[in-house]
Amino acid sequence: MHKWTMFVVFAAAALLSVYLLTFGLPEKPKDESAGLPEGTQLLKVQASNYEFNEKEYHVKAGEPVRIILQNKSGLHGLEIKEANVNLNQENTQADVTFDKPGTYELHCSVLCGSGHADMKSVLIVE
Ligand SMILES: [Cu+2]
Repeated sequence: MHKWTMFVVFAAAALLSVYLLTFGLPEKPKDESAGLPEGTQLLKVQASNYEFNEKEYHVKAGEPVRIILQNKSGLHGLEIKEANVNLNQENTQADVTFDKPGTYELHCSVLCGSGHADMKSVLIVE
């Protein structure tokens, strides 16, 4: 009889944790990779006055990349000329595939202030 009680308690705890894992997720901070199609790489670029959060970004050639621009401070754009990508505050997301490995320049495309010309990073496609 005692064993049976233990089993019920254990099963209830297991069910509760499965429930929390399943339905507790939406309360976590927004995770952009959640809605990502399978096989797509996520390239999140955060812009602030007057720099991007990384000097170098890396993606793989031949696989789709979802580029997301996030403005942390100021209003900035993100342009990668060779890939025809130009993101800004209204248009923050683009899906591209880089077929050729190499180094691509990534720069701000919105006149954002005194440090605008220095807002450059590189994207390395491997
Ligand atoms: Cu700028």
